[in-house]
Amino acid sequence: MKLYSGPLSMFGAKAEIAVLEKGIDCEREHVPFELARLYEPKHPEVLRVNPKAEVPVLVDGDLDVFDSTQVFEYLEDVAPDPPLWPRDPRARARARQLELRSDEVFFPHVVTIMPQRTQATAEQAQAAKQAIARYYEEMEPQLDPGPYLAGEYTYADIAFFMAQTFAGFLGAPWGAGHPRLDAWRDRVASRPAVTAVLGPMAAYVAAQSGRPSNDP
Ligand SMILES: N[C@@H](CCC(=O)N[C@@H](CS)C(=O)NCC(=O)O)C(=O)O
Repeated sequence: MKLYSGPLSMFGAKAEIAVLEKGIDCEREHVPFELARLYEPKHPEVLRVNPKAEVPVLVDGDLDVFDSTQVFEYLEDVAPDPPLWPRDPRARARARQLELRSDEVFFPHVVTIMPQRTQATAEQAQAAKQAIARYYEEMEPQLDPGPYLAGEYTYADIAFFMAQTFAGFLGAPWGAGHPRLDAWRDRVASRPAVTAVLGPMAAYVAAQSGRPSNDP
């Protein structure tokens, strides 16, 4: 298997963490990325596999899979242990909803406050920050009783962990008064698969933040 991701790709990091959690033998390639040019020019494999021209892309022999959630589903099918979706259908549906909400409800607000990505007005950025804060308020009780968002550790935790990490990079953390979220983040961050992916990404962000904003 070969996974195409990016050094600062939230969705790619989801897939990278899942591959490591599953212990799958998989080569990883980071496609070219610079803050000024983003993903241009696109990697030929990304263009070949994904009509949306986005990472992550997974190639397994003659099978091509694009979209981080689709990668999760494939990994779960080929490597069911350790499970990263609950076995119970209702619990699994709930976990899938949480994963979808992180990608499609929460993260678009984070994209709105990305300086390289958005033409958002100050009002739109402010509204996005408020929506991010409201989402945190919804997730705090979601962790009761925990220890993870859907009870056991699932892809929903991987997705929201990465999404909230990017919100934090962009100055929209949840702040004080969220003890369950704090404990959950520590719990997820301490997983070796998460540390292995997040460490280099945080170092990349730190290196970039020392440069002028338009300098890749
Ligand atoms: N829904 C997709 C989203 C993938 C996505 O947005 N990938 C970004 C990087 S995090 C990308 O490749 N963007 C390419 C571009 O902006 O040109 C998924 O879950 O994989």
